[in-house]
Amino acid sequence: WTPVAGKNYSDIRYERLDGIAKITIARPEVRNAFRPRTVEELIDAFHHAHHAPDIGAIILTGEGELAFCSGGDQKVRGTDGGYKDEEGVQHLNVLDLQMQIRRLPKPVVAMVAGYAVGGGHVLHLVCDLTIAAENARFGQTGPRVGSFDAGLGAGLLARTVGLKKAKEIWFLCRQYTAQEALDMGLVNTVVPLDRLEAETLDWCRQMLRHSPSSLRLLKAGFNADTDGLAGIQELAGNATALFYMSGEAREGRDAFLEKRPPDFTRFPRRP
Ligand code: 1HA
Repeated sequence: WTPVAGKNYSDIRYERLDGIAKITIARPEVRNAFRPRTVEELIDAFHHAHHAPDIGAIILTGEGELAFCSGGDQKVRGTDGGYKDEEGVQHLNVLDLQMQIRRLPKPVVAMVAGYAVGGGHVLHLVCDLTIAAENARFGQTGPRVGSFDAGLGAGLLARTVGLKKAKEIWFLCRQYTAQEALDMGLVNTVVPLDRLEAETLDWCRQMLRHSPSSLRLLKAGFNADTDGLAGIQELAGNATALFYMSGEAREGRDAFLEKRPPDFTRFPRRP
């Protein structure tokens, strides 16, 4: 892994290997809980990976073997609003981060060792795929610590594991083993801890061999109904981008620039 040039963060690490980016939450002393700064850095790194033309897959993970991420940092959670940054301003853009992961047109793979709980569980949930180590533990904690994510945290979970199971996970705040998570369709595979990164890289490399546009359109399609009109917008944006590459679209642009009426007669109305 090579650190990405010019990207020095305090709470995360951002590295790359061939066409794969790896973003690591690096706060092991708090089980990789995120504070406002962590989320800002994650958004910045994901933005970079999104726009880097030579990155084809992105891994999100946590430092060490004990945790992927334990959610919002309860030590900076204020009493009258939310999570405080170092200036005391209460804001946590983790919902923006969730949507960013869904909207960026490349596969994002959660690589989970140890705990993925609370808002950390929602982060793995919004990733496209999850590779879990045998020691992974999954769960929501909100109702136990006075919080909840009734957005993607609830709705996307229900679409992933079914409504009854999603309500159980949120209402009872139990923890689930990697095998239980696999059985309920919450993760894609479970591997021994010492195989976690190799297996994740295998999955990423396999996707890198495939058509980037196919993966891009599939991701947008999978997310479209859950994200409502914003999901359709994403899918439609991809359709427009593809259309712009066609002669039919170019004729419209050329006619405008050449100050003549467009001639679309040579473009068939396909059945
Ligand atoms: O619900 C939301 C949101 C909803 C809507 C919109 C935005 C949201 C944003 C965030 C969240 C949330 O994430 S709420 C849920 C917050 N997270 C939790 O409730 C998990 C709390 N942690 C635990 O349950 C456990 O620590 C653990 C299962 C992850 C690990 O247990 P373990 O291995 O027994 O270790 P433990 O001793 O508990 O923790 C090790 C150290 O890490 C402790 O530090 P120490 O007190 O000894 O100095 C512990 O306090 C710290 N730590 C662990 N998790 C957190 C944490 N410190 C701050 N925040 C944490 N989340």
